[in-house]
Amino acid sequence: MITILAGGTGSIKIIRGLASCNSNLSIISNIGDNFWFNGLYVCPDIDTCIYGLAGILDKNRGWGIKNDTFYYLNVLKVLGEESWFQIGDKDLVTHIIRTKMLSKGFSLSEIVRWIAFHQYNIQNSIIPASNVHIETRIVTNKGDMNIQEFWVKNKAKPKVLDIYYKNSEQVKCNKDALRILRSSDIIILAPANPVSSIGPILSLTQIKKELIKQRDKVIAISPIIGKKAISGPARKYLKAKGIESSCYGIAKFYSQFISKMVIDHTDANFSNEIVKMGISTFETNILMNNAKEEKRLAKFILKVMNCC
Ligand code: FO1
Repeated sequence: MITILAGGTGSIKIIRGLASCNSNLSIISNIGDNFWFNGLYVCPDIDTCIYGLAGILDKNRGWGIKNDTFYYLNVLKVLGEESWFQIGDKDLVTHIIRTKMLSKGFSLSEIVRWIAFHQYNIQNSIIPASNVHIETRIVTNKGDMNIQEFWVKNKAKPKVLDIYYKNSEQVKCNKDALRILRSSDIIILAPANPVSSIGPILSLTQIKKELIKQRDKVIAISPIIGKKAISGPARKYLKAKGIESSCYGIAKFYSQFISKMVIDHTDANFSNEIVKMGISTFETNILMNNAKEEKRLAKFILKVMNCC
């Protein structure tokens, strides 16, 4: 069994690649970017995973449903209501169903399972890291805001002073996440933002402890090539957390949990320093621009882990 810890946009490519090679794949999803918008509970990373596996993700944007329309949002805009977060008309259905089920007392895991399996026939388990709301908060020179307010509403312009995960210390992780980590042969950290995508999952003490125990089975894929993030605003977040923006910086941040790391072949010069932390490195082209490249990288990882 293979488990991947994942965020959204940066993770879905390798998730698709792995799912195309191995059906026994479970995903533990970030929940730190979940938030309430116009009375609806929105879970962007979970939805990116569902839409990506269902083959309906808008691949250009990396979120939402392809060919979606924004009629309802435009009406909200005309009426002067909040419309800065672009939820499409088809995407809206997911948020309405989820919010309705939450109000009836279903847990987030149950809801995700229902939507993924019954609406989209996805066979993989998608497990929210916790069933309790935790929130990635960005402390900036313009105030303390949730990650969507920072990234989308304020276009990532304010100066980032700190990042924290509200509620995560008190909250228990999803018991299914622990069960799946314990029974996995391989645990993969997706090439996602270590602070905003993987960080909220690691902030859950029980998951962190389990990964430390399972270190031999854990492999990370670098989300950085040279000094640049493959996608998203990694640099600002890494800087605020004092993490060097390079595969070495990421390896150091993950060193308690990982025994192996896949880095880009152009970053081979970092290998010696990473190996000194007890982490074996494997070099290849880590960019995934199409389905063939997603599958190629997935196969590379499975081979490194002696899984195919
Ligand atoms: N990202 C944007 O930059 N602008 C948007 O208006 C936006 C809307 C949106 C709607 C649904 C959804 O699932 C994701 C959406 N995202 C949008 C992506 C999201 O803000 C982030 O990329 C993820 O939270 C990062 O993990």
